[in-house]
Amino acid sequence: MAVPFHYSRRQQAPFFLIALLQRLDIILFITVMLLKLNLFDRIIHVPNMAMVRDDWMTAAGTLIVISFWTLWLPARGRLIALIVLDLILTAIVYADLIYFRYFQDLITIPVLMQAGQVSALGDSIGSLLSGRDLWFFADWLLLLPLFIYTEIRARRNRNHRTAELSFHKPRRLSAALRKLVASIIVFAIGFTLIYVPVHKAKTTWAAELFTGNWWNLSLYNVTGVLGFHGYDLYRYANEHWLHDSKVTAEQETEAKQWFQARGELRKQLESSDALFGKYKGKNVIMIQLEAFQNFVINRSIGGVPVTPNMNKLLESSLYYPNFYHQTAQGRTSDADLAANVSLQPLPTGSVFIRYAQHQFDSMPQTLKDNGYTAAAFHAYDGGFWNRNMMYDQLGYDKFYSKNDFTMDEPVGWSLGDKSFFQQSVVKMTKEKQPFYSFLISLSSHHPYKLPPSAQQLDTKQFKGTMFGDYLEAVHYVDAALGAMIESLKQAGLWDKSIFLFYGDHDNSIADWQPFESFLGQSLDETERFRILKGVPFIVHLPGDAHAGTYEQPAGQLDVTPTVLHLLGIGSSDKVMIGTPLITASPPQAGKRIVFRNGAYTDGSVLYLPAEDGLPEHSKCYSITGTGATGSKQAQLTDQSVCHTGAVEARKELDASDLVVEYNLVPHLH
Ligand code: GP9
Ligand code: MN
Repeated sequence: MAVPFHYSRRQQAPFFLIALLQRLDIILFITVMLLKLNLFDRIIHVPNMAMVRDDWMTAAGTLIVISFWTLWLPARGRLIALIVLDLILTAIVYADLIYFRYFQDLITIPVLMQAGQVSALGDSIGSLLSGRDLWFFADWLLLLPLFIYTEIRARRNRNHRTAELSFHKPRRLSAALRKLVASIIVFAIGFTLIYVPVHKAKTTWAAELFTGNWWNLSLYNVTGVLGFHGYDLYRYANEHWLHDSKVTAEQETEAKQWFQARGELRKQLESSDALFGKYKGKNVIMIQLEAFQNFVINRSIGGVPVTPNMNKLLESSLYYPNFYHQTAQGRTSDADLAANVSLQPLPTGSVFIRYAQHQFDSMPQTLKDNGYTAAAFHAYDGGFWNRNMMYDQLGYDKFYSKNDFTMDEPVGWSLGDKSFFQQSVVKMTKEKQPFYSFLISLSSHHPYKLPPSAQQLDTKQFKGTMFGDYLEAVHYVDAALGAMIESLKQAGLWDKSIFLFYGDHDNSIADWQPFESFLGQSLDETERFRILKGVPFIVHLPGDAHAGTYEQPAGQLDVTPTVLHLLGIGSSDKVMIGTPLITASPPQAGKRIVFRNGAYTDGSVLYLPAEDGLPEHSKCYSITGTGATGSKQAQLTDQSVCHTGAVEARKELDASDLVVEYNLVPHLH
């Protein structure tokens, strides 16, 4: 690292400082970049993610690993390399900052490849800049004179150095060796500074972060912004280049045949069913309710109904008490995929994150192809679950995320659902009709604690427990929904629209005791399964048509086919798994609802595959009853009864996985 530098008396005063800075170049580089990374962190200001000691360590380590190799270079070369690195890294961090201000997310490789995302910034670019940003470039005021000075000196010393070098070959060799050893040590220090805090996070609170990948900002919280880009590159390369196995012709044919057969089932109904196209041209307003389970519907606590508005709505709507969520690790995003794309989630990770650039036959796109406008509404950071990217890909015209709402009712993570629904209705009234509006609620998110002002239910024995907080939260959401229905009526949209909602997934409360106490009965394995998977599915049709309870087994994958059926949009050529639930014809016999782990139910059996994977440990129950409970007669039955169903369930999952992973939708049309 020692750099020979000479200065004459005449030069001392102005150049001494610069010459000193030149000697400290790499240390200066790391310090300046650390300040920039911290500035970035302060500006984006994600709650609970401010830089702490471990983050400083990771950031310093990352900068060392990025720059250690410059130690091999001579002084001038190193300075130039560090200046170039500074320019590149500043550009990356600043681009991230601008992108973040608009999308609340970091730039990823798929973002760069998906033109629509970045061009969405378009006209807004001016409003995304701020005077404070100049600090990112303040060091350039110093870099420029330093660079000029080095260049001048280099020119002056050129002849002298050429002569000097030719006389000191052995000294150069040992200097090179010293540099190599120094750089290895520096690299090792950098690596350790990254490894220790990241490993600590991975083995504690962020255990599932790198497999679940639910949010780029959570990754950022562990890796820092530069580390995030390194990880993103690895993630992309791993998914797309390193394991780029090809789908075989045989697999593609199998998937094609499987989806064609499913399309055939829907096609039969298109020609024969009286409800096909009965609601042609109506708006579609669909709500995905956070962690909303079915077991709370029509239940009371201390004589007070938990969901009075939904209970009332049931009188004029279609209610499916045996409707199940089909989500996996991708949670909310899996429910969204299931309901809007009618494909199974993946066994690991979220399709929204892993394959957002693949093609899908989605509800928003199909409706748009049929003259609709389509918008998604969710008052949270648009980058969560990679929604910005995925919604662009799924064909929504507009995604109203946190920035598009006035935060006038803070609840939990974000805006309270009451205000969220009301503001969304106002936006809907301005949409060109017919429209598709897809809303995702948030107030009933784990851990369910509402601000005291929003707590309206006396949860009796559950007060102060998470289960009690959950009941409070769903009670609040129910009220929000009731108020929204009123607003839709006032806006004249109620009878011009198909209004439907479903719960996204269970509430992750692992203790069964409060469930049993709330329901007033013990719960066997089948009931627990049905409670865990059971989410409400309620559809209101214009004129209160076809209101009633429909007991057929159903799942989130059936949502889009159901809506398309009512609107009279043919879907036989669409790569979708589900089949319509609302039909004039009798429910499809033998229809199976398939869960990600290979479990399935057809309403008469419930098959639960063994956790250890051994077929002899799987369970085949014959079930009866409806809704959350009522399976008291559940009996373990002969495995062979479930055999065919289990094989077919696996085929559904395999066909879906092939389509998702190998981007087969365009090939299957
Ligand atoms: C956040 C919300 C929550 O945008 O959708 O997702 P979850 O944690 O339930 O998967
Ligand atoms: Mn959710």
